[in-house]
Amino acid sequence: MSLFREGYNDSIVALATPKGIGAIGVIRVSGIDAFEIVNGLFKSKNLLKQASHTLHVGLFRNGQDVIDEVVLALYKNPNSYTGEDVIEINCHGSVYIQNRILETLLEHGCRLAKPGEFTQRAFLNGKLDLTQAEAVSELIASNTEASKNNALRNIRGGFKSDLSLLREKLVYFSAMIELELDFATEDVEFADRSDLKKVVNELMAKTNRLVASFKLGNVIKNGVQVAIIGKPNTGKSTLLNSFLNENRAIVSDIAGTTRDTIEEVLNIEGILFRLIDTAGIRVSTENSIEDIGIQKSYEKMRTADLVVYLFDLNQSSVAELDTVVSDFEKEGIKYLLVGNKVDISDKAKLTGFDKFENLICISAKENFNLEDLKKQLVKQVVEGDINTESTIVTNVRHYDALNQLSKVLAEIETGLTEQLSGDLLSLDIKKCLYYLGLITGEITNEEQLDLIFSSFCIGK
Ligand SMILES: Nc1nc2c(ncn2[C@@H]2O[C@H](COP(=O)(O)OP(=O)(O)OP(=O)(O)O)[C@@H](O)[C@H]2O)c(=O)[nH]1
Ligand SMILES: [Mg+2]
Repeated sequence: MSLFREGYNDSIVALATPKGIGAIGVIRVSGIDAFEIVNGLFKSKNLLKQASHTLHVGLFRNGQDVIDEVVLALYKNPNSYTGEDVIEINCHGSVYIQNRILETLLEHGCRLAKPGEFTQRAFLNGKLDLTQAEAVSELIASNTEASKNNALRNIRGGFKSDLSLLREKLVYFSAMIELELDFATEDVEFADRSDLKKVVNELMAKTNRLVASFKLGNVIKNGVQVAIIGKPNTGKSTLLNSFLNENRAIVSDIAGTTRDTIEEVLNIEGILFRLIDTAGIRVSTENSIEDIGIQKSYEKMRTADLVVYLFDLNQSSVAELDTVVSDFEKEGIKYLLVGNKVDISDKAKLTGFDKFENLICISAKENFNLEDLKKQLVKQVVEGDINTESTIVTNVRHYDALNQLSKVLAEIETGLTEQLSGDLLSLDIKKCLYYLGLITGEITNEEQLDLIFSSFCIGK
């Protein structure tokens, strides 16, 4: 059932595969007259007489002009991605052929689809809720195992079922309280307040868990910025190179080798770490280019999600680290202390560093303990298991609505303790249902939907 219109009266078309030459190009047509339009251009068979979910080989023509030999996949409504009649045209992947087929379809009554319009139609036809539709776009954008798994779980209704469970319980209490209001003069209580309190507490725990999962969701979706900071010559560039297994950054024993920041991506256990090698920090250098580099190092230090403070075990003192740690803590910067060049350090002199918890000693040059450092990096950003089966919130829109929901639930909880009247409770419960509806798309408007779907690919 459509939320806004009684179905669409037009058919849309788009190239579903990337633009350019490929072995095969897929052009997708969806809408009320998809079968009729394509049937008029495919003379090999009468498509109107074919069963749904079947494939057909034949010539695609515009009048007498044969454009290509194609394979058509037929999906009749409602059993298609959009819920409408859909035909997928598999053609040869020449850009010329793809364009000719698209032009012919436009000439014969199709309209070019807007980004995400196929998925938007699927949503409006009730094939997906909004969380599932948004997960389609996340799945296409996914670039790690973790982001792929999370999007796939949401497409299959993971988040949706979490929310509908919350919703059902609230709807029940809302109905009971409404009933009480109908019998207001008789002072009856259909909604048992202690039961309601239990449900509210349960909902709060679930909502707060979802809100808390956003931190991990962000890590999964956007990766983690790690700035490698330290004095000159401590081995920052060597560490970046060893992590990447290539000579990406220039390494030398001249202090001040790195001037500009260098960013590279490293996948550790399915999380993308954006490693930033920076210019070594030292007090006034009288070298303006190096000074600019140092300035940039400070900027990166403040904007990164995590700072790896790399120091030379043979050159640094406990006092230096004390200062560094207190500065980081003052500024609220998340950090890891990493001592380098353990391969040439005198073990006896290292004992003083014991006092720093989580300090890791490595040799960037000799590749010693780097696996340990990788594990520590993951541990800093992931609490628990990233491959968890439970829902992880990755979408800012969902996060905002869940935060609002959590606030209203807290208000209800206080209201119950203070024996708030039924009509005020009922209002608060309706607010909760509203925020849940915002997430799943039961409460929305066309403008908002257009905004959501405009970030999709054309053809999806
Ligand atoms: N023995 C030993 N030498 C290392 C190690 N890591 C780096 N070095 C050496 O230390 C010197 C400086 O290394 P870089 O990686 O250029 O140091 P950096 O911190 O990037 O220096 P700047 O860019 O000048 O700030 C080079 O000669 C490296 O070969 C290590 O683990 N052990
Ligand atoms: Mg360097």
